[in-house]
Amino acid sequence: MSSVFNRRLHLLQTKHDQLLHLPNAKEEVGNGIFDRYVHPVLTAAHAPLTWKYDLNPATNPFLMERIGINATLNAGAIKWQGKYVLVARVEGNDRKSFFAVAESENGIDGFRFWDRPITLPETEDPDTNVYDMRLVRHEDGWIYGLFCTERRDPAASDADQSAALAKCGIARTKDLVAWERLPDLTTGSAQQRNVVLHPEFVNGQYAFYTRPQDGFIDAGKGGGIGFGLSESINPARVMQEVIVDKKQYHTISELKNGLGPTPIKTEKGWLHLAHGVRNTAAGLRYVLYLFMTDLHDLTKITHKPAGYFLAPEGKERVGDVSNVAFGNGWIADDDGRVFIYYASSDTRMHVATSTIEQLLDYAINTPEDGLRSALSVQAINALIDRNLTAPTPSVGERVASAVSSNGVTGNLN
Ligand code: M1P
Repeated sequence: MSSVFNRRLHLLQTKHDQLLHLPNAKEEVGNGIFDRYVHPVLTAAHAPLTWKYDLNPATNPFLMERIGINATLNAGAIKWQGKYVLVARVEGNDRKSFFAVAESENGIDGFRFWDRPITLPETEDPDTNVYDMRLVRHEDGWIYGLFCTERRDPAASDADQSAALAKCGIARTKDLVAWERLPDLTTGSAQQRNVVLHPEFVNGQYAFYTRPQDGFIDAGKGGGIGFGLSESINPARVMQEVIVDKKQYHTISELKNGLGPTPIKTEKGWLHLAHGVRNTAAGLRYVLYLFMTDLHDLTKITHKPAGYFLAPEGKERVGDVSNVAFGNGWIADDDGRVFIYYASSDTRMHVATSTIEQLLDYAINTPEDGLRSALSVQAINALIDRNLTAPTPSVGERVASAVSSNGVTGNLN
């Protein structure tokens, strides 16, 4: 074995091992709604060495990378056999995305990919690219993965090599290893992305959140997050879509929006995480927002705080597609904790932690968007008025209460 090979192998293994054992820690103070963490939870560098290197010195004397991994992003999430599991979108240097499972004992660090990526069966019309899986433990007993399947637009001319058709692909599994591919979802819309399956039957039917769109990038008159029912999952057909949350002028989702993970059921209604997109001189800006729908009428929004819930911050703002926060996976634990997994700038995965109690408080008590500057000022003034009359705790009371509660609310460590 050459000394080059040996030295590089030792360095690569040491670095990879250190990354996998890097402890994560909460960022200080936070906003009281959720806690961010210092390190991303899953990056391209987490990919096993066996995916990238030919580890035989005879055929790879320089220990060159043979297959590059570019990014890990937009992961679906699920609690599985007591572990926090992500099904990440892994993107290779060849720009193709695929899915791979990574698991952690505590949900905030120690994520480790399973030995092999998911082998996803194709339909008769092979996918060029698959991405952004939403995982749903459905009451029919299956775990479903809904994802975007992208193929070249057959109507595009030879000169146009970027026009694509986006559809919702559907696969299901009982063990996250063997996946059964079902036919792609059919809807009345030209294209679909960000489609999510509701975990419960609605009127005995499968319920889908959709995002109808006219073009591949442009949602066009598609208008927002839709909702529709299908009698069957194999094949699934949603022939009527109702827009639940429309895109709207001068909001964080004036260009388009899309649902993130499958909603969480609470006693006060369904909690939804979504992304909103607006255009700027610097390009598109993607942020996450939260809203609630009625327990019995999923098309009725009951609470929708103004603006964003989480926006890319600091280093998160830079990456392959900068200024993007995208979330399609969260885990609600039995003890009320919620792990929100989000990708920054289409490059790496992060976690933010909160609780059902905090998220409901945020959703219910944050003012809604008044859609005019004057109403934003009115909301601030109303808060100031309440603060002027509210009893403020003394310094002594504040110190005593901080000591007894060991810091800010929602401390999960
Ligand atoms: O690049 C940002 C995001 O763009 C798309 O989101 P949307 O469907 O709302 O346009 C998706 O391709 C997503 O994967 C990507 O993160």
